[in-house]
Amino acid sequence: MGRRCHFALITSMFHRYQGLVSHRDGTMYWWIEIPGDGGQLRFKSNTSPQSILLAATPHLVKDEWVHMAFSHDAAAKHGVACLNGQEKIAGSWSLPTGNFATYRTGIGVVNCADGLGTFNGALDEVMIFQSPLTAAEVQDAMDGFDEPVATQPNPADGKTYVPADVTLGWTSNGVSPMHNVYLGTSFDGLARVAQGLTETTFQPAEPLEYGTTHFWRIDEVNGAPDNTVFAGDVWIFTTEPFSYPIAGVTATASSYAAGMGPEKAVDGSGLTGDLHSNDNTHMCLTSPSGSQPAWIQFQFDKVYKLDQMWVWNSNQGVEPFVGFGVKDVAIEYSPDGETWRALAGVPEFTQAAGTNNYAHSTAVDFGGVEAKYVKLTVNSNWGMLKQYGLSEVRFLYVPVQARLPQPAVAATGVSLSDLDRRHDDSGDRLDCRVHERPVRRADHPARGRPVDALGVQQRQDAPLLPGRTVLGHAPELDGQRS
Ligand SMILES: [Ca+2]
Repeated sequence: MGRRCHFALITSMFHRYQGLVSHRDGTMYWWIEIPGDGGQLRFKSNTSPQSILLAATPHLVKDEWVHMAFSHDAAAKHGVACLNGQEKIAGSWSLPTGNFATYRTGIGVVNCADGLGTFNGALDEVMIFQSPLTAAEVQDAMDGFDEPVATQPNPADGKTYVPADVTLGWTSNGVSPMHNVYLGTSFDGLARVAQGLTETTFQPAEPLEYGTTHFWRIDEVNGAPDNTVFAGDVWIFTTEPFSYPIAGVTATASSYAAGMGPEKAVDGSGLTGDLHSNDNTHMCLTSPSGSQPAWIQFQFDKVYKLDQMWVWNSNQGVEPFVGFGVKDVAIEYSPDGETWRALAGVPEFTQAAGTNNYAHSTAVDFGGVEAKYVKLTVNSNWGMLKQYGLSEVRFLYVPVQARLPQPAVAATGVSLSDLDRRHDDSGDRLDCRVHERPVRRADHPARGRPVDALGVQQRQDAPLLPGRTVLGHAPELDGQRS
């Protein structure tokens, strides 16, 4: 069902009267109808003073959707009838005098008391506003109508590097007293994680998964009697990664072949979107005449709490035949270059295929040890020659101090802009967010929001003036009598 209102599809013109909306229980108060000869619009009251606003020229076509609006200014005793947003007739029109507050409002009928004047066709949506609309407001209503949903998500929609222990926040629609929270890791995988909240914040019981895009939604919930739920937009944010790459790593080696120094393993050479080339000049390789065992040592600008080391092994085109790639290696680490400890559980380094666009094929887990220096001593490679190569290594560290201050301050040494740039450069999965999201208009005036939902056809309601705002929808109604 669309968000447009007042749309009607008339499937038959052969009935004497067809009611669109009425406030009449036997005694006539006011109603909107299509009179007997069809194609006309009529806004009418029959109790003194009788008032009829009739667009006499046939305007309606069978089986064609139209938008109809009737507006009444009680103070000016003036009525306007619009068809598809265009004024068709305007003139004097008054509500009858008396008390009609107990009368029911009907949709798709002229008389709620006996069902007289059933509408033959379909009504997409019916709205009654509490004040007379201008022509511009009628056209605005035709274009669509905002539901009173939650807004201003925090974290902002699309935000990245959100702390895993985030507290979600939003702005209520100003009407609904309760809020339900839905959260998940896919657009279609939302699960309700909180219900009936009266506050506009929520912190998940457990920290969220690191480096993951999360989807969430707030439903605004009315209390009794209508208990209407206004399902909100789906928003997204991405949590910070568990660990971050260390920048500015320097390297030294036991030896190196010409043009293939150890710096080639830490300078990003040959990497495009985390995929390495098979160009020799983008890799390091020890000299055939160098001392043995071969080693390569890495140094950081300070001590880090190490999470992982990613390895792009030697990846020359001849690798499958020559096997320069490191295979068995011992790793030691040190916080000061003097006290060294051996890293346990070092895996065998996987051999590369020697082809372009090579993703790192080995990850060494450091388990959070603190180090400023890491040394690899090579025990064997994937071939027979005493030369050992690497394409690239990347060290990932776990932040141990506040790193996402709000507002950001330079003193932390980690700027958001740096993080964002690195994030973009890596082209990793966090930027791959493609999904459909409902689009809402945010500029619609708050006036005339529907706060009360009708059922299908008839219910008791307050009179139009001083009116309440009601929103209703009638499915196709079969004409059973004329
Ligand atoms: Ca490289």
